[in-house]
Amino acid sequence: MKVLVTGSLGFVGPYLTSHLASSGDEVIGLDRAGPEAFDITDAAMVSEHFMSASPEIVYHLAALSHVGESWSAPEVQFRVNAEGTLNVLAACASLGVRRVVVIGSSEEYGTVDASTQLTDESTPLRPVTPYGAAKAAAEILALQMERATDLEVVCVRPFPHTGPGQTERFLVPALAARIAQAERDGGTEVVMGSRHPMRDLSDVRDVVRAYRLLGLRGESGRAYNVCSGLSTSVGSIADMLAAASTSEITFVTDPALVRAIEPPPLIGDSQLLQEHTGWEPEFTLSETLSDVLATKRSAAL
Ligand code: A2R
Repeated sequence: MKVLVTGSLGFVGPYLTSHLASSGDEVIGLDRAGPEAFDITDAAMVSEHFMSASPEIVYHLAALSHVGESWSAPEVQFRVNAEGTLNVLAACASLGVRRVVVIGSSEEYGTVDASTQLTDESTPLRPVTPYGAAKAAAEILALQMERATDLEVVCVRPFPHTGPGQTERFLVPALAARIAQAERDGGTEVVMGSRHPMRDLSDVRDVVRAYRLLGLRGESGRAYNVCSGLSTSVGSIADMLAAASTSEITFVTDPALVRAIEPPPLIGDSQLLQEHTGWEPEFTLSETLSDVLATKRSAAL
């Protein structure tokens, strides 16, 4: 099947394109960092690229993906993540693309009731960050388009995910890089922020399998969580990384790395995804963390 991936050169994009290709799909990747000019905020440009590619399914990943950075320019966030998605949807609908898989975020949920143990797809969207609001807007636009046209639309709300290749702006690669540095220097102390926040963390390789399965079997007009359903503290994540280290690592709290306000824990329920697609995660968290640490060791060679 001919498929197109937007945002193909980011962190997740290369994992998805290689998974799709190894599953037998003919894959076209587009990204603003690529050799051809491609910007999802330019409707005509999106349409032109999609027309010449004529894919059957589009996986729409291109976005500004850093939540913290979304505060500094909410209008740019909205232009890329919401309006850019509208341009992708409009091109798909007018060019006869059969289906689009729109990658949103668990940040769309925002504030959930403290009594909620596992957040499922029926939980109201009450985003707190500009990123979450723009992703929620994109999802509403996508589902509106699904109702109003023949385009099949599957929306996805991935919870945090990591793996080799993620930038050090994120928790796991940042900690792994510091541990790898300590191993090289013969040091033992590694700085970190608060140990208390809880995370629902998946492996990017499991996440891209979910995206493909949703492209094939997801029900059009629905949103699906992609998550581990497991709650792990940042302290436990750090301890698992330390356990994979060749050095005796001790963590030291750096107040500069402790966030002033930590959002309440958000742990997802992946039952709908599992029921509709048969998806199961394949990587344990400790495998994922060991793999990230291994790439941080080899990155310095
Ligand atoms: O921001 P850059 O220069 O790293 O490029 C990113 C690209 N991108 C765009 N492509 C076309 N037109 C645009 N206006 C535009 N703005 C950004 O999308 C990058 O190469 C890619 C997104 O990759 P990452 O930032 O590494 O995100 P990641 O972790 O791969 O997440 C994939 C999706 C995103 O929709 C996230 O919001 C969601 O999963 O969590």
